[in-house]
Amino acid sequence: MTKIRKTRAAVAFAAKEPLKVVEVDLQGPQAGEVLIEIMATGICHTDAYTLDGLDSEGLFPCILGHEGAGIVRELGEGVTSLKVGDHVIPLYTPECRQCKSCLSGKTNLCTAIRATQGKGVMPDGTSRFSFDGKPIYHYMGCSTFANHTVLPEIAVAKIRDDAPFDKACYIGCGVTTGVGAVTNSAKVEPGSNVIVFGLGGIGLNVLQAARLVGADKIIGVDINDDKKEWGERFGMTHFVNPKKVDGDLVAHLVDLTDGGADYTFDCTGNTDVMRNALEACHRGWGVSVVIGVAEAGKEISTRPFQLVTGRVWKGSAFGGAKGRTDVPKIVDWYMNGKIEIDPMITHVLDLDQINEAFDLMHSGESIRSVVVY
Ligand code: NAD
Ligand code: AHE
Ligand code: ZN
Repeated sequence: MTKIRKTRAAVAFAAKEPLKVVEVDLQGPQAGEVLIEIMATGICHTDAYTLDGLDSEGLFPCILGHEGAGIVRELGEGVTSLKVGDHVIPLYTPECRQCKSCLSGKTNLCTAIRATQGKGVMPDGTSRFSFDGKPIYHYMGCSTFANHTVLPEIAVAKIRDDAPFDKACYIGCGVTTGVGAVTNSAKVEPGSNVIVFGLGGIGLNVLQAARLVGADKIIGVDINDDKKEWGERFGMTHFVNPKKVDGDLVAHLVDLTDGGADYTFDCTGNTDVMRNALEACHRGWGVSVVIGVAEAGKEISTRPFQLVTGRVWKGSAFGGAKGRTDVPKIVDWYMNGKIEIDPMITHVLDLDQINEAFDLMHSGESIRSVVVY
């Protein structure tokens, strides 16, 4: 029987209610698991979407958070790939290197523990967290809104020791998702024309990766004019606010890109925007990548003719990145100055202030808020 420890956590007791910071009980790591002290966590729009009751897999009470960085403090039996003291990033997309998906070489969507992860429990079907003797669900297999959490070894990326936790945590979701969508999922070529819909914590990373790979026109689309300056800071060459376009937005974008973009990215989660993103692609070859997560019950549609005439609709989860292999490389890219993170972290908060992070996101004031423990 492993030791039970107390740790501070921001618990989502019910949908649409503010998080409550309490001391929870955490059971130590079982075989194949590790206990991690979370040093910092970002707050992603997906946390807000689940808290708002829009996630078909949302379960309560739970401990949200999936964008963390920390230190391994305890090892469960049989753990070989990590040691106590390792600096790590928890992975909501694990990499077991043994399942059909990992072995296919065609996807990053490891299936080893996806079923239990979606049910808010560890691979043995139980939760490590409890409060007042009642279990609390894990979230996306990570639960980084707790100062300590437990993860399976296959869902932990070891990173270099000199990467600052308060920046590296963002690589646990937003940075990798945006950068990887460009480099892994779309494989944008130099000279391409790109349109990015939604210039938040994900969209700005799509912009900086488009710049990195040498895209030509990089158009940003957002309903918030404040995002113009932000976009320009990360490589955007043209800004479009749909509210200020006379007439049809798609026609305007097609015009701007001489027949349509080579690549478009939805970073809003809005299904109407996803349709516009597909239809703003160039006839014959344009590829539209859905990154945004749409609320339960929403569906996408377009005239099949859009696909018959060569546009391609695809999606990207965690930027197509294989967590244990690719995340340490993205940390290197940051540490070597190839990609930027610091300016995007607009707010640094204590755990007690975590509800403010959600307000800042909804008001459009923040790009990323980070809680430092
Ligand atoms: P965010 O709130 O930081 O940014 C969203 C941006 O979209 C804001 O700038 C907002 O003004 C803009 N926007 C909203 N409606 C718009 C519209 N109609 N037209 C144009 N712009 C609009 O959110 P984020 O953290 O960047 O996340 C973006 C989306 O990506 C969310 O749906 C999130 O759940 C999803 N996400 C997906 C993955 C993945 O692996 N696929 C990973 C992380 C986040
Ligand atoms: N639970 C949702 C799906 C949410 C979703 O698509 N999540 C993305 C990551 S968002 C990170 O901010 C993802 O990786 N999806 C792949 C997967 O296996 O969940 C629902 O619709 O049920
Ligand atoms: Zn996320």
